[in-house]
Amino acid sequence: FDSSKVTVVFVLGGPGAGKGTQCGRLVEDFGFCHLSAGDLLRAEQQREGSRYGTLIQTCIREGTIVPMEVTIKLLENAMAAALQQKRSGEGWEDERGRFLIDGFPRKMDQALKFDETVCLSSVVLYFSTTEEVMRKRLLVRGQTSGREDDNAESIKKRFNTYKSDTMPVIDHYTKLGKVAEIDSSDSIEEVHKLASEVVRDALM
Ligand code: UP5
Ligand code: MG
Repeated sequence: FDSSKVTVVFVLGGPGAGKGTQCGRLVEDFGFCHLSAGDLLRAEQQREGSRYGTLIQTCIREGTIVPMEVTIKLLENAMAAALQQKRSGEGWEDERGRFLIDGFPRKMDQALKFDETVCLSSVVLYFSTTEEVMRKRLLVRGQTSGREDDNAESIKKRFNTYKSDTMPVIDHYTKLGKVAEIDSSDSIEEVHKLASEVVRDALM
C-alpha cells in the first residue's frame, strides 16, 4: 500500500498499562483502525495451518518477542486489508487511513525495520504506570481472560522483556521527539481524557 496515504500512531507501555483499553476509546473518538500486535499474533497462533503457532505460543508464554518478520507481516497484511475495506466504502478519496498500532514496536529491530520498510509513525503514545499497578490489573484480568500469559510467572517475564527490549524503543523515539507520555495510573476515564487531548494536538 501507499505509505503516504496513512497516518500511524504507535501505542506503547508495559504489560497491563491499558494500551488496548485506551485504543478502544480513541477509536470511538477519532475513527482509527486499531491493530494490536498481540491480538494479531494470538489470532495467527489459533489459525489452522499456521507455521508459527507453536513459536508464537512459546514466546507469549515466556514473555519474549516473536521474530519481527512474523509480526511485521501480520501488521502489513492487516493494514492493507483495512485500507482495502475503507477504499471500497464511501468517502475514501481524500481521507487518510489512520492506524493505532498497539503493543508494537517493542524491540529495536522491529522499530527500525517497520520505519524503513512500512512507514513512519506520526506520534508515539506511551502509557506509563508502576509495575505494581500493572501486575494488579493483569492478575485481575487473568481470572477471566484465558490469556496464557496472565499469570504471576509470565507477568514477571513480560516485565523483564519490557525493561530490556521495549524501554530502548521508547528512549529511541523520545530522542526523535515523537513520544507523548501519558500517566495511566488513574481511572480509565481520566487516562482517556489525557490521551484524547494528546491525539487531538498531534493529529487534528
Ligand atoms: N485496565 C485498563 N486500564 C485501566 C485503568 N485505567 N484502571 C483500572 N483498570 C484498567 O488492560 C489490562 C487490564 O487492566 C484490563 O483488564 C483492563 O480492563 C484494566 P489492557 O488495556 O488490556 O492493557 P494492555 O496494556 O493492552 O495490556 P496487555 O496485557 O495487552 O499488554 P502486553 O503488552 O503485555 O500484551 P500484548 O498483547 O501486546 O503482547 C502479548 C505478547 O505478544 C508479548 O508478551 C509478546 O510475547 C508478544 N508480542 C510480540 O512478540 N511482538 C509484538 O510486537 C507484540 C507482542
Ligand atoms: Mg493489549
